[in-house]
Amino acid sequence: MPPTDSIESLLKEERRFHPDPTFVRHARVGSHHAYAAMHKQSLDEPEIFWREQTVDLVWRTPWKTFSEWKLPHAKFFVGATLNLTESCLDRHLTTSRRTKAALVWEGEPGDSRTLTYFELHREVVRAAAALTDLGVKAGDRVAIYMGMVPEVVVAMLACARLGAPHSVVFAGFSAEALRDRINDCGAKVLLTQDGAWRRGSVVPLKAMADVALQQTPTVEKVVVLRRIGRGETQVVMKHGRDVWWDDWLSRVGPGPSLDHAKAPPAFDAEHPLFVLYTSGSTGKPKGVLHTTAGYLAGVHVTTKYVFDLRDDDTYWCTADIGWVTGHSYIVYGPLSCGATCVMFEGAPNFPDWGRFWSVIERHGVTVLYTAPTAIRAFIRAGDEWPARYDLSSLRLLGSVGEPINPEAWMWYHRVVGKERCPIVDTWWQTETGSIMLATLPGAVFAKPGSTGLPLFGVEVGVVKDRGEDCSPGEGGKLVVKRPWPSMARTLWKDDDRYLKTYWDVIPNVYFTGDGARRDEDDYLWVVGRIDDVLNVAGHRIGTAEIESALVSHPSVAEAAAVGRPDELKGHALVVFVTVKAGQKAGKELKEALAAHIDKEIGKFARPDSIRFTDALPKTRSGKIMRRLLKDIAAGGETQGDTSTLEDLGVLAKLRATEED
Ligand code: 7RM
Repeated sequence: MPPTDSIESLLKEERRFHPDPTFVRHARVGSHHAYAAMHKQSLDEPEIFWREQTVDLVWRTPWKTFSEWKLPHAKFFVGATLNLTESCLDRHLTTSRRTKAALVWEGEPGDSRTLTYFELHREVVRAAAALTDLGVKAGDRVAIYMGMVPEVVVAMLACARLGAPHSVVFAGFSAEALRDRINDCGAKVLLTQDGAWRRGSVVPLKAMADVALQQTPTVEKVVVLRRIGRGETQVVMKHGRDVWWDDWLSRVGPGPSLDHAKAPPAFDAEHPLFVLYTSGSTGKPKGVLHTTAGYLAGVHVTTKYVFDLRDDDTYWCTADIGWVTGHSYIVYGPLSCGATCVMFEGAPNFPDWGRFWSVIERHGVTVLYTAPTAIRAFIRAGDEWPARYDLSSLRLLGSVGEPINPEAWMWYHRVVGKERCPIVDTWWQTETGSIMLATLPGAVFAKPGSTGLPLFGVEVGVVKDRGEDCSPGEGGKLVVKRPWPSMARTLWKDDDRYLKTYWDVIPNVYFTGDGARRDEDDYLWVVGRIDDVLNVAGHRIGTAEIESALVSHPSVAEAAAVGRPDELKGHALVVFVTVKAGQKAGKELKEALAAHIDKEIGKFARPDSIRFTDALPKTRSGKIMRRLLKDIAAGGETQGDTSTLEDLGVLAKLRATEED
C-alpha cells in the first residue's frame, strides 16, 4: 500500500503484531497493564513518577516543584540546578562504562573511530575549555555547521557543558539558509569543517560558510575541522577569525584550564540548551528553543523505554545530527542512558544499497532507528541487498519522521526484522523534544501504520476546531492537552509567534499541526500535516519557504508550492510558477530555478516538478488556492468547492501545463 492510501483504508488494517514472548520476558515494561499503570501515574502523580524516573540523572540541586505553567512560559523541575553533560558523561566514569564505547563512528570512505565514555568526556572538556578561550560564555549562542563526524557530538556537548546554547544547522542547507539561522540566533562562534563527504564527493562546507559569513555580523570566531584534508577542498582561512580545530584544541593542553573537568558549572533547570530551526507554515523558519532539565528528562526516559536500551546494546539511529532526531536520539538520550551509539557519516546507497546492512553486520547493531523514506527506498532497491548480510544481531526496530505505511511496515518486519523484532513507530516533533506516541515494545501489540499510544506524561487528544473531542475513528486535529517536560519553551525571541502557532489555535491545548484519528483501542493514526508544511523524504519544509525562495529569483512573478503524494519520499514537491513579463518560461529557466532553490535552501528542497502557468488559482481576496493546485499536481480532478475561485478558466489552463 503506498502512502497515498486514505485513512479509511488504513483504519481497516486489522493485523496485530504481538511482541515475541522472549522479548516480553525481558522487556522493561512487559504488559499493556504495566504500561497503563505507569502512564496513569505519570499523569496523576507526576512528582512521584518523574522523581523515580530521573534518579539516574545528576542533579546538583534537587527540584522542589515539578512544574509551573503560565502561558507562554512553562517551567519544569523548578528550583533544580544541573550540568546536563554530567548526566551524559561524568556519571558513567565512575562505573564500568568508563571504558565502554560511547560512539562507534564509521566514515563514508570506510574509516572508523571509537570513543569510549572516558575519551568522549575528555574531548568535551577540552572543547569546552577551548570555547571558553574564544570568549564563549554561558548564554552565548554557538552555530554548528557540520556533518556526521564525532566532533559534532563533541561540539554540542561542549556547548552544553558551558551553558552556551548551540544551533546546529543541517549540512545540507545552503549558505543563505545558514546565514539566516546564524543571524536569527545571533551566534558568536561558528564551528564547521572543510568539507563533508556526500556519496563520494565533497560538500565544501567552509566555502559555503564563508559566503554566509559575509553577512553575519555577530560571528567573531570560526573553528574549522579538517575532515577531508585534501588539496581539492580549497579552504581560505581568514586571519584573526578562523582557526583550525586541532590548533584550537591544542591551545588548551592538559593543565589548569581543565580544572572544570571535575566541576563544570551548574545551571538552572530552565537554562537554554539549544535552538533548532524548523519549518513552519509561514516563510521564516522557527527557532525552537529547548531548555535543560525538562528536555534531558524527556529524552532520557523515552530512550530507555522506547528502545528498551540495555548496557549490551549497540544502538544505531540513522538520522542526521542537523535534525531534532539526531539531537535527541543520537546524542542526549542515548548518552544519558550510557548506551553505545553507532554514528554513520554516509548515505544508505553509497557505494551501493548494501551499506546500511553492512554497517549492521559489522558493528553488530541490536537496535535500529530509521525513517519510512529510507525503508521505501530500500524496498525499491530490492530484497537482495539486506539478504546478503547477517542481520541476526537486530532485536528492535524503530521508525520516525512520517507515517509508516503498512506496506513499508510489513517489509521492515519481514525483511529486516525477520519477523522476530518488534517495530516501534514513534511520533514526535522538533517542538516536542522527545517521543510522544509509540507502540511501546514488549508492552503492547503493533498495528502496521499506527503510531500507538501516548508515552509517560503525555495526554493527547484528537479534536475538532473548537477543541471538542472527536469520536473513535473520526478524523481531527492532534493536540496535546497538558504541558510536558521536554516541550519547546518558546521560539527564539518570538514568544508571540510561539503562542500563535501552538497555543492559540485551539483553546487550552497545544496544537501539533497534524491530523489524526484515534481508534477503538485508543491507538493513534497520524495522517500528516494539515498546515502548509510538507514532509519531503523526512525533511520538514514549509511551502512558504519554497515560495519565497522562488519569488526571490528575478524572473519569477509568483509561485505556489504544493506536495504530491509520493511513494518514495512521502511528498514530492510540485511548484507552479508565473514569470515576469518579458521572461521566457522554458527548460533553461527550470534549471535556473532548481539551482536557485539549491542555493537558497538546499538540494533536498529541489522541486520534483516545476510547472509554468499564466495565472494561479486565487480567491477574490487574492489567496492562492493551494487545495486546487494539490489536486492538479496529483493528476486528478479538482475536488470540492471552487466558488471562491476568482477565475474558473485558470483551472483548465493549469491542467494543461506541462508535467515533466
Ligand atoms: C521527529 C520529527 C515533525 C512532523 C510531525 C509529523 C511527522 C514524525 C511521525 C510523523 C506520522 C510518525 N520531527 N511525523 N514522526 N508522522 N508518524 N511516526 O520528525 O519536527 O522534523 O517533524 O513529522 O507530521 O508533525 S520534525
